[in-house]
Amino acid sequence: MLTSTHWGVYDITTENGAITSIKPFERDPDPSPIGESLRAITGPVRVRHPAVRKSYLEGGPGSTRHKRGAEAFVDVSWNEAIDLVSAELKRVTTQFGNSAIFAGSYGWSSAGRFHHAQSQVHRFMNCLGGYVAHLGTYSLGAARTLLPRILMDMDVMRSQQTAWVSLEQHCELLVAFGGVPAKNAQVNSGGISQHEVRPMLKRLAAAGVKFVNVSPLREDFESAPGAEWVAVRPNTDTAFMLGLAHTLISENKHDQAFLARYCSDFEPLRRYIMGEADGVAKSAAWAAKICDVPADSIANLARRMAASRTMINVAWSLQRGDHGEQPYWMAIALAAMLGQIGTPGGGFALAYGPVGIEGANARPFSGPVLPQGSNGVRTPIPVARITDMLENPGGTYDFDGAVCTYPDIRLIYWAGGNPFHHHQDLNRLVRAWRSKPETIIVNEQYWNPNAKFADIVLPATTMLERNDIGSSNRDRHLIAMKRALDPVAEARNDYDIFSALSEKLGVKEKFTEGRSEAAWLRHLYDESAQRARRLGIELPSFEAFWSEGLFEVPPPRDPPVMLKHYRADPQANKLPTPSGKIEITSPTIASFNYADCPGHPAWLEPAEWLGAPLAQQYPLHLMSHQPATRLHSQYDHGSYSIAAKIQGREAISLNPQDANVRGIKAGDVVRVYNARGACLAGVKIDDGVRPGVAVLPTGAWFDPLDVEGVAQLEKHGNPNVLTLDKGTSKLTQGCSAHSALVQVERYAGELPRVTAFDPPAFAKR
Ligand SMILES: Nc1nc2c(c(=O)[nH]1)N[C@H]1C(S)=C(S)[C@@H](COP(=O)(O)OP(=O)(O)OC[C@H]3O[C@@H](n4cnc5c(=O)[nH]c(N)nc54)[C@H](O)[C@@H]3O)O[C@H]1N2
Ligand SMILES: Nc1nc2c(c(=O)[nH]1)N[C@H]1C(S)=C(S)[C@@H](COP(=O)(O)OP(=O)(O)OC[C@H]3O[C@@H](n4cnc5c(=O)[nH]c(N)nc54)[C@H](O)[C@@H]3O)O[C@H]1N2
Ligand SMILES: [Mo]
Repeated sequence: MLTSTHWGVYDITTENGAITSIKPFERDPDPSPIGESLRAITGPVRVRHPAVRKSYLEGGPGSTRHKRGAEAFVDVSWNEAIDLVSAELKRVTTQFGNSAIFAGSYGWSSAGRFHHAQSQVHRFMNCLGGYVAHLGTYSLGAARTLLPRILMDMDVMRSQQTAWVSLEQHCELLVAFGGVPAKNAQVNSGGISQHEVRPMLKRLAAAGVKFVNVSPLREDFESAPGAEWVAVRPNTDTAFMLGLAHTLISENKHDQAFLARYCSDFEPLRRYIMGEADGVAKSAAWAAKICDVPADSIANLARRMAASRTMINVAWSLQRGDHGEQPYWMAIALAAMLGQIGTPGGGFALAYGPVGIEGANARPFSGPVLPQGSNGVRTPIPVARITDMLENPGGTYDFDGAVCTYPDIRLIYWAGGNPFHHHQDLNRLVRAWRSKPETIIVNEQYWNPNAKFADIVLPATTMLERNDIGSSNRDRHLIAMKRALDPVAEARNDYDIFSALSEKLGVKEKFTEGRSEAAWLRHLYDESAQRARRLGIELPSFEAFWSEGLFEVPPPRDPPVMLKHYRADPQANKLPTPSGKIEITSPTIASFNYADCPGHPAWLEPAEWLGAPLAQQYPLHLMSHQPATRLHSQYDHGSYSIAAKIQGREAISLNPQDANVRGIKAGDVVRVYNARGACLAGVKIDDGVRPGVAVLPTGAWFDPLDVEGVAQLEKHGNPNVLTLDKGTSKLTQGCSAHSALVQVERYAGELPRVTAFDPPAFAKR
């Protein structure tokens, strides 16, 4: 039976309620080993019954909030749970209105288009009149708001990303900021049936493409044969790019005709780069001091870029740091200066690597989509401002030219995301969680911190326990995901949970439209068939698709080349910006008068980086990048993730130099700390990590040593107890996860036991 996950398609066999084999999809040239971890689906960490935090059950909404995450649960029946949740939703909407409910519920959920938990909870809440939603993503917080102002919508841009096959034929030099990490290309939101990035990089190398990895980590581009490594200081890429730009202008290597015809308005940036605006020339020598890279390497790279068909790649990570708008804006400006935007194999990509689909030779077609309805509440928050929102009801903040007001939240409903994975400064989030909302409800599959910190936990099924359709924009297959297991214990589909709640609340017809799971799958498939037809794709009947088990989407006639049509005729194919051109200067952004995001790209020091005074005290830049062995926090309890832990804790990678001066050896456990928090991690020594950088991937389940309700040491290696919870700028309010300084010391004390994968204590009422 095929199933689709965000990291690949697998053929699963089961017997008597147990998984007997997990085979990668036969059409996948480079399958991900994360699939092995699906065996955890039937394991002991599942939420087996509806459960309510003990003193919440006894005292009702708002009682003993400070005990969240540190108290026993009581198992209850589904009837009691549905009564409790529906009554509480009714109380809050009646007393405070729907704007008192936060159900933004950010998170990747599982693959499968109908049982997509985030869509299900949004649809349900919309049937009740709406909820406070989130805007944007953690992934692309800065880019999603910035790009429409200077270029075009991020998703429209991504769907025309130049294909690898075009690079194979035309590209000579691929300069990648943050590399093209193979660990990340395992994954794609919604699914990925064929992993092509590593095989394609080999083909590019065979075709003679040269690779440059501008990154604090060598591994980021190690799957590109022969890649050169420029070990830049984290968060200084904008300065690096300015140094490249200064060299181009000084040597008259910038394409002035391209800039004049396709861009508006280069002159203010030129003056800034040359120092005519502020007296500081942004030369290669100037950049060298900031980036800690020799000035020659910067200047020589600029010359090579001008002399070659060059593709500039910028990992999403660069915009997930303080002032993350700047590297993206500057990379576009730099590509414009090279004049190769719209040519096959040249220009820029945002980005190859973060997810495996980028660079696919495919047409934009996204398969079935569950309609979410319309939201009656119009006060969404930028996704990463959740703690700010909880701390400041009624408070104001700047966002994309507007002044917005935070709602007053009484109830939180989460399904398909894990804030104790994704949010920064978790100790601060815990304080807000334990003081503000009166009720927190989650649908969860596992007893992870998201469940443990809730008041009411409703057990949800996994993809193996339900029928669904797997598909993702630009992926080459639609997958018939057939149920392979009965629901584990009392788990229910999110759809069935919300159907039961909507019945109690009098909106069942609106939520279900009278459809069963089977009827929904057919309906959503038929709707997508109509959309496919408009793109010239003919889907088979639902019966034929379901019995065949998959459908292969035919590739386009010509591989995509980004902005090809704009290059061919900029008048007929104007960009959706005020000038119709690439906005190297944005009068709109300038008019907002934000000191943290001026009207053209600029070097702005991040709040925390190795050049900051704080680096005296916390001398290591923390890189909390995406984990190689799982998807975020998903399947951290799976065998593949667990096998990579050191003394049961997440591995932190240090340069030998940084380890030696601290007397730290491979395999040690260290305490990683700053003023916001501390965690334990197991040590890996790696000379592919730039000195001054500590790499601790995200996703270890938050496991605080709880002393009288005050979270102290995190035992398992979750980097978000250390990260900075600050908007990237007033323009976009993206998350700044990649800007954090820490110190590391050998942990000499007795090691506390990791309890991340223990279910909570259970009590009788
Ligand atoms: N420090 C730092 N922090 C980061 C980042 C970083 O680079 N550094 N990256 C950020 C980014 S880009 C992202 S996208 C976020 C990711 O953050 P999330 O998307 O929130 O992380 P996941 O672990 O995927 O959370 C999904 C949750 O949904 C649950 N789930 C899965 N399927 C279902 C289902 O069918 N039903 C229900 N009810 N639940 C389900 C899982 O058990 C899990 O708890 O993290 C962000 N956080
Ligand atoms: N296996 C796996 N793959 C994933 C995910 C996962 O959880 N697991 N999550 C997916 C998600 S949600 C997203 S949004 C994407 C994210 O994709 P990215 O945001 O690109 O991913 P990261 O792993 O955070 O960063 C990529 C690399 O950039 C480098 N880097 C970080 N900061 C800087 C910097 O300031 N300058 C330079 N030059 N380099 C820097 C780091 O060395 C890091 O390894 O990944 C996706 N892919
Ligand atoms: Mo993401």
